Amino acid sequence: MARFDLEGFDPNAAALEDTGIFGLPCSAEEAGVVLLPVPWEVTTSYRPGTARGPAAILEASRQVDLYDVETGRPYRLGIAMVDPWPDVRVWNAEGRALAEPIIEAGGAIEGRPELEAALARVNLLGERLNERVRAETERWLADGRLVGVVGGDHSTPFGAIQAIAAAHPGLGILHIDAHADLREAYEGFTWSHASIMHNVMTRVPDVARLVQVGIRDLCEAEVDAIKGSRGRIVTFYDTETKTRGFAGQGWAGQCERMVEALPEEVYISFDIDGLDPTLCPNTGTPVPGGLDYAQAVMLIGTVVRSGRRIVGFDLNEVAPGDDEWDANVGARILYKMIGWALASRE
Ligand SMILES: [Mn+2]
Repeated sequence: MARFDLEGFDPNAAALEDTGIFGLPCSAEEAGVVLLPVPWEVTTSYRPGTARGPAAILEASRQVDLYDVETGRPYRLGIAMVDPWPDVRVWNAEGRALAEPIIEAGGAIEGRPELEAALARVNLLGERLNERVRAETERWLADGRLVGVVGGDHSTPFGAIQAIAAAHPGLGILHIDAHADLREAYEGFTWSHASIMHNVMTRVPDVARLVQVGIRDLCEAEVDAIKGSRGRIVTFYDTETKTRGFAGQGWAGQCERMVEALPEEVYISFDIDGLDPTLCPNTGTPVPGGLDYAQAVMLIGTVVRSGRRIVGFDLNEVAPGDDEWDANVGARILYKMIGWALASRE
């Protein structure tokens, strides 16, 4: 692997237009950190836009200052976002068109053979996407890179979680989200954004534990899934953490409790809607409440300060609006996850 050459690169200068993510003149071949963009939103049910997330984050990332007060110089190993794979764009467009009438029908499609055929096709396209993301993740992992997925909706990292869990059996997922994402085939879609953690927990046995933070919107079946998991799923509901906070319990101690529930190796799955919606006003399914930016950053840092290792991550459901705000926040969360993940490898 060619190494990113810092010679001649000025980390204090403004980013140039034609540079890569975070303004780095770094190719994927040279990068220690490889980001896989997945512009995909086939099953988003409320408000579209997250397929434009990776491009918006790439653009907004150029204004993130490269020095990080907590983690130092995350850029020094090189960070690159590969180009989106062309067929994923094609599959997304086809799948989205097929999914729309199914979403309109709320998934109630029995006796409508046309829609049943469309659903089967959408599920097949989801499998193809998962296979692609898994194969690409495996390829970069085998080369010693840290891999992160940038969605797209929350269904996008499934293949990456498969690959990273296979390389790190027994890992835990720290899942920051407004939603539990434990629905089985939401609206009939096997690979729904609302089903990612159901699919992970039922299909990826190498994941030992799921620790959820920020959760404030879920259905009864999801509560039953959490209760029936015998501790494999640990959920820190947003109202509970807020109530403890109002009663005087500090966030640092709460972060320690959350992190204690995780094994030694940790994958972070970060749905931007886990944050307060003022930080992600254009995301697909915003919910009042959630973490503020500093709380999220502290939680990520606590994972590493506890001695645990971050072995992979994703950021999803970032949707650009009329300005750069959502993507600006997303780019900064991304840089923090990269910084702490690299710090945990040292
Ligand atoms: Mn989610």
